[in-house]
Amino acid sequence: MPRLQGQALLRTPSNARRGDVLPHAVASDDRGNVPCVPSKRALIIGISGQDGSLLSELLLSEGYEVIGVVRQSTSTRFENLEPIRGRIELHQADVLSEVSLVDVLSASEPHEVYNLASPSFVPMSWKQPVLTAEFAAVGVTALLEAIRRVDDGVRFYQASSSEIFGESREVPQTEETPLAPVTPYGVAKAYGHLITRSYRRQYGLYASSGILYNHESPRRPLDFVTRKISHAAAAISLGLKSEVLLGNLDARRDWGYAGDYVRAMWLVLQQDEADDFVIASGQTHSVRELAEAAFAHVGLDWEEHVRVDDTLIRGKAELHDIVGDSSKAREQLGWSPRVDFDGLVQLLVDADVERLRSRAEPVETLADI
Ligand code: GDR
Repeated sequence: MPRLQGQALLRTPSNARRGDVLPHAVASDDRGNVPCVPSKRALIIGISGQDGSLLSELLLSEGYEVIGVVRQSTSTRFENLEPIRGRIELHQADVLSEVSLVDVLSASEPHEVYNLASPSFVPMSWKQPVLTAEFAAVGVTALLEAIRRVDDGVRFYQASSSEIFGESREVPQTEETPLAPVTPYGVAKAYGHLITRSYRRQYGLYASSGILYNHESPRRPLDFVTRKISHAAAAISLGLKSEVLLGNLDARRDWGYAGDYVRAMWLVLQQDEADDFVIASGQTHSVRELAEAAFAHVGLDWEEHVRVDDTLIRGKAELHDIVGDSSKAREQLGWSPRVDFDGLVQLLVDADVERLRSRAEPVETLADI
């Protein structure tokens, strides 16, 4: 079985500069004696989250050298990065410190930079509106400025979000739909989206945005409704808990599988021209449908186990009619999702059943989730 080389062999020759055309990666044989030179270096800001870790795996499989930026100490145990820990390099930097970004860009000389560093749980942005703006908005400017100073030939990807459309008058949304965010998170992300465009226009930077709709995987934290439901269905089916509290069951979202969406991120940076792309499934489902499908997958009736907790209902901050038209991505990137809604729900529930079985988590730890 061919395998990719470990980190030591993944280093690029010391005289290789960003912009050099390097040979494509070659997989080694079982004895590991074929040298492997990566074709490109990618710097992922916010590598330890769901998207950062999945994108790293994809880029490694494409022969990239992957360098990640984390805010915490690089010796922290990042669970999502465990499978690839020996194959990536981690640096500590902060998007609020342009100096630290200049340092990491100068040291790593990446061809591509993916900015995934941002708070992601939308309700939290009401509790931490300033922090949210600092990271999701101002941090993008710091990064663009750092790129301009170190190497304006770098390709930059900004993680934009469907939250920027907010109370949209256009359904479905495209790249041309006017922004109408309603949450501090959405407003901050709108700034990040617009400043990326602005630097592209003013300085000619290769700066692109992927406007991603909800994308999920077993690496989603339990705060998000997909994992909250899949984890509850799995735990209840194993007799570890008996019910789950949810908010608005009628809320609808355009959900997809994160593995498909990180592939779109990569494709966005492989285009000749920088641009913005909506990445979405184009279909919405309600939270009720999600619960029904997840519980049915483990042979349970959702109505016997789901209770509504009014404190979880978002009220005026709830988004309606958020559904993406990803025709441009489908035509120009050749992208389309491989996992549909049912496949996604099954994948999430199966992963939680497996995880709970293997860890045998005690009942007490599950009661509050
Ligand atoms: P969202 O994701 O806010 O769309 O942002 P989330 O999973 O939190 O909510 C989706 C929908 O489910 C409804 N809902 C609940 N949500 C949570 N979290 N918990 C509940 O108990 C619950 N009950 C009902 C919500 O009201 C909402 O309508 C995600 C994040 O990944 C963002 O970072 C990203 O930018 C957008 O998707 C696109």
